[in-house]
Formats: sequence, structure tokens, C-alpha cells
Amino acid sequence: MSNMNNESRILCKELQSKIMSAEQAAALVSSGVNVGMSGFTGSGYPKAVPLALAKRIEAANKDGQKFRIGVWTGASTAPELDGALAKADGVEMRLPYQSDPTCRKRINAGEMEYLDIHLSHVAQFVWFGFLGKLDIALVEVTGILEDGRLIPSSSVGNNKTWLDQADKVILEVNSWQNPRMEGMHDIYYGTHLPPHRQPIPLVRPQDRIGDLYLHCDPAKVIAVVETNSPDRNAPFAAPDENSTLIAGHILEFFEHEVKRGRLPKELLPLQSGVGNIANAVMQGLNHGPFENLTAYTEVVQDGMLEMIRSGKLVMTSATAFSLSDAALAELNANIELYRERIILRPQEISNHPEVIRRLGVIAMNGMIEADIYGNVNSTHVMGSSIMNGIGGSGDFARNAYISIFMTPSQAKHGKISCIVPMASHVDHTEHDVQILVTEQGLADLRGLSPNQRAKVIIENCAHPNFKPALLDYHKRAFECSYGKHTPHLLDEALSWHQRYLTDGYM
Ligand code: 0RQ
Repeated sequence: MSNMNNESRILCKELQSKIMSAEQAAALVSSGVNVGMSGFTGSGYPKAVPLALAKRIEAANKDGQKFRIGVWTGASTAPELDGALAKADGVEMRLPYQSDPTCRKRINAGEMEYLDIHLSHVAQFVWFGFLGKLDIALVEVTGILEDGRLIPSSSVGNNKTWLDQADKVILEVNSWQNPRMEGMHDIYYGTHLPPHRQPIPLVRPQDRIGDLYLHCDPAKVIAVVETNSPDRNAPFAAPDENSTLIAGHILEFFEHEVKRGRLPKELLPLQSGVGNIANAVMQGLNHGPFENLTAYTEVVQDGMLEMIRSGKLVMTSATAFSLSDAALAELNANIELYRERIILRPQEISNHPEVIRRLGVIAMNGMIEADIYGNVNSTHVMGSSIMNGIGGSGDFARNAYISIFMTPSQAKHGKISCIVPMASHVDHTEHDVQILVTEQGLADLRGLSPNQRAKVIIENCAHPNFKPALLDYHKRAFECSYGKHTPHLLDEALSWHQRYLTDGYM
């Protein structure tokens, strides 16, 4: 381990000579390039160069030039990156995940292209050039060692791939990041490409299979920018009634599965999506009967830190932190404990289908709506307006031992049902969805045919206000549909959504 401290975050002489301002670094980015940026759920994203670039783009666009770049990241970032570049109208193509309001607005207005892809796919797509050429890597790190190796930041995401694949590299060295994170990362460099691919030697979430540091050829580095800026640490709301009820149903289900011998008493590695429901489930588990839990997931949220502190969670593997300020203070205060219990990996490993299947992960993800046959929409409101993106939910859902999707039964203050006759957009097909949960209850879909599923989903998950209409739909569809296997009244199914448009839902 290095002696990294706040006075000397850049120990490599060759790279010291490349230190410059964010504005100077931004001037090295030209219109039309694809930039692979660090960042995953508001952590570890570059804080200064995107802002400087946005200013430059805004000025150029005012001058009538069309200055636009491709922005590739790990996942969502923050207003200083997605927000600023979208506001400047500087993004030609955004991938693979975003959750920024300005970005979302531009995408849904048809002003920005957006490619929503499974997070585990990105690295391979770039290695083989499916997405075009990656020109520049813009990566935040915690520090640079004498020999040029990089101490990763609070997220790993696609950084290894960006640094390997880009012709030019811009590094932001953020002295706000805790240098004692050094040792928490595990960067797997054993990737062999098909047809020479080897098994990934990871059989438990706690296995270390890689290097502590990111590698980067110093000759490719065109700029090093020093920053001292916080991650976007969004506070979590205390679990509301619905989240608590959903968490309760899931815990009861786990107890049931343990009793039936279908889950071990320490369960199986947990994957939990982002958001308040996921956090409530973690809090529920923290007060529940299960001990010696592990997690193989994407992000470490507040709830997971609490479980590590209480001793319930013995090991977490992820690709990023996603913490509130209070949780971050706790992480920094007890970093030695957390460094023993948390491993951050590249997202092609944290989300790798082979590993998820091998470990038997229990996947728990949020959704926008599910239909009565179990197809899940995670991304599109009214079938056409993107919310965020599929993120890692597909990587986990398809390959999990048990795949759970959860949502309150109603959205928009009860104006719309999250259980609908036909999902207006499908991210996870009926084949990848085993358990649906709302505050009303849990539907176990394993082993059920479509018509059997419809009955259980409506009965257990739909809100009482919508149950009669859903039952009526299923009954009439069964009577009148062309086929009886997955009965639908096609004219009517999607008018379910239309109804809310005409009622002034939007
Ligand atoms: O809208 O913000 O305008 O109020 O959707 O909904 O209930 O706050 O729930 O924050 O858990 O998000 C699927 C979007 C759920 C998320 C989704 C509206 C609702 C609100 C948010 P407002 P909630 P959540 C690993 C896993 C995909 C990525 C993923 C997501 C907003 O979980 O992005 O799983 N998932 N990653 O009002 C109309 C409905 C609605 C609806 C909710 N039926 N109709 N609007 N909303 N249901 C992590 C990563 O990959 C990084």
C-alpha cells in the first residue's frame, strides 16, 4: 500500500508534468469525439472537466457551431456532468444509464440520442467496437502512484475499459476522496476474449481475483486535473409505509423459503437496486432473523453499511458507493472495518451473468409496472417516455437464483395502477420474473402458467381500487381472446394507459 496523503496525491513524476486546469483539459476535447467518463450512481464521476467542457460547448453552440460529444459512463452521474452537458445541448449520444432530469427531458423531447444497455454488456461492446471508437477516457481517481498506477475512486464502473481502450486519457485526481479507500478495489485483468475466454475464478462474493489498482499507460495521459469536490451524496428518506410493507413481505418470503429448504439460513448473496424501497429492505434485513449475510450487487447504499456495522452483513461486493452524507461520514470514520468487508469491482464483473448464476444471487429491483402475466417495465412511462434505464436490473434478473421485482401498487397519488393488463414496454419478460411484490402482498410466480399468474398477481399485488377492473379484463380476455394461453384484448389492453392520459394524469 502507498503512503498516499492529501499533500501528494500525484506521486508519478511523468504525470506531475501534465497537471493543468479543467479549462485547459476541456480545450483538448473536440466536437464529435466519444468520451468514456467515470461515474456510477453519483459517485466517482469527474467533477471539473465536464463543467468546463459544458461552458465551452455552450459558447460554441451560441456561435452557431454544433459542438456535441458522445458521453459513455458506468451508470448515472450528477448535475455537474449529465445535467451540465445536457443543458448545453452538448450530448449527441448518451449511454448506458442516466437518471438526470435535464438529460431525461432532452431524450424524451427527441433532442438527444440515448442507448439503454445492460451494464454488464458495455465493456465487451467497447472492446469489440460495437459502439464505435472510444476517443478519450475522462476518469476520476483517488491518487496516482510513483509508477503511474491509479488508486480508483468511489466507483469503478467501466474505468478499466475506458483507460485501456481510449487513445487519450484525462485524469481528475480528487483529494476529497478518502485515500484510505486504497485496498478496497479489485480490478480483474484476466479477461480473455472469445474464443479463448476462461471461467472467471470468483466463487464467493469475498473472493479477490484482481489488482488493487487501475493500470494506465502514462504516455496516453494528456492532462491531469486536481479537484477537491464531493460526490453527489443524495439523502435517503426514512422508509415510508409502503416500503416498510414491501420489505416485510420479502422478509416473510425469505423465512418461508428457508423453512422449505430452498434457501440456506444465511440466504444467498443479495443484489439490491437503488432507491428507498431497496434501502427499506436492507433495513428490514438488519432487524430480521438472518445472520452472516453477503451481497453481490452494484451499489453499496446506506442500508448495507448499517448491516455491516451490526455484523449482519459479512461481505459486500459492488462496483460503487451510493451513500447519503451521514453514511459517508460513517464510512470515513470506520474505513478500516469497511475496507475489510467491501470490494469494489469493474461493472462487467459486479454484473457478470456467469458469476451471478454461479453464486445464486437473490435479485431485488424496482419497477414502473408489471402486467398480469409478469412482464416487467422498468424504464418507460406510458410506454414511450424514458425514466432512467434498465441499469443492471436485467443482468441480475435473468441470471438470479430468485428474481424479485417490487413497486408500490399505485403511482401518481393513486391515479395509475402499477399492475396493468399489458406492460406498455417490456424490459424483463415473464421468463425472468419470479416474484412480484407491492405493499398489498407478494406473488410467487414460479411454476405457474400465464393464467395462473394473472390470478395470483391481481389477487396479491393489485390495489383494491384497480382489482375489479383487472379481474374483469382477464375474464373477458379469456372469453374473447384469439388464444387462451396468454389472453389479451389487444385494442383494450393499452387503452388502460390511455385512460390516464385523458384523465389528465400527465
Ligand atoms: O416519479 O419522481 O416524478 O415522482 O417513477 O418511482 O416510486 O420513486 O421508485 O425510485 O424505486 O424508481 C423503476 C424508476 C423505480 C427504478 C424505477 C414514477 C414515480 C416517480 C420513480 P416522480 P419511485 P424508484 C440496479 C438496478 C431501473 C434500473 C434498475 C429504476 C418515479 O427502480 O430506474 O433497476 N429501475 N437498476 O411516480 C407512471 C407508473 C409509475 C410511475 C413509478 N406505473 N406510471 N409513473 N412511477 N411507477 C441499480 C443500477 O442499475 C444503478
